[in-house]
Amino acid sequence: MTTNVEETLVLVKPDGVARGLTGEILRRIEAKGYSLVDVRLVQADRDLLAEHYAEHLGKPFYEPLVDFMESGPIVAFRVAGNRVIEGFRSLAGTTDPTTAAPGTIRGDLARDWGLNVQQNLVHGSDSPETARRELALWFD
Ligand code: DAT
Ligand code: MG
Repeated sequence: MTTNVEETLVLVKPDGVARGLTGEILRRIEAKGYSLVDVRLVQADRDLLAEHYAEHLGKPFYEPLVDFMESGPIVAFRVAGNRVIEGFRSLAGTTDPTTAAPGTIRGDLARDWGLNVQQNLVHGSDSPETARRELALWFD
């Protein structure tokens, strides 16, 4: 066991907000024992999304992904806890919602709707460096 209190960025993507799943997603985060530190409702613009998804620029799914993320409000959570970065990624499940494990947010609540984009409900930072960068983008 290690002590490694961290903060991570969780986004409830436009599909999650539109489907009224913001509360259910926060319920799972809190039920796991993590703490909500800050929350914002954001209509993201392309500049913010370009910075957020800079690592994916040039990939075939980049444009549909940014269009989707711009399509409606997003709820941003700043969440704290010991090892919360990997812990939330585990709660979220794998990227493809069709095959994400049951019991996870994506596995229980999301699926492939046959659209040109993965509507997988949530984003979670994937490393301490990414979390710092992303929290500054969405909260500062
Ligand atoms: P994650 O959100 O699980 O960290 P990621 O960072 O690799 O996944 O990708 C960011 C988002 O881009 C992901 O949530 C959905 C979309 N995406 C990723 N890979 C994709 C693919 N092969 N086809 C379509 N969309 C994809
Ligand atoms: Mg990612």
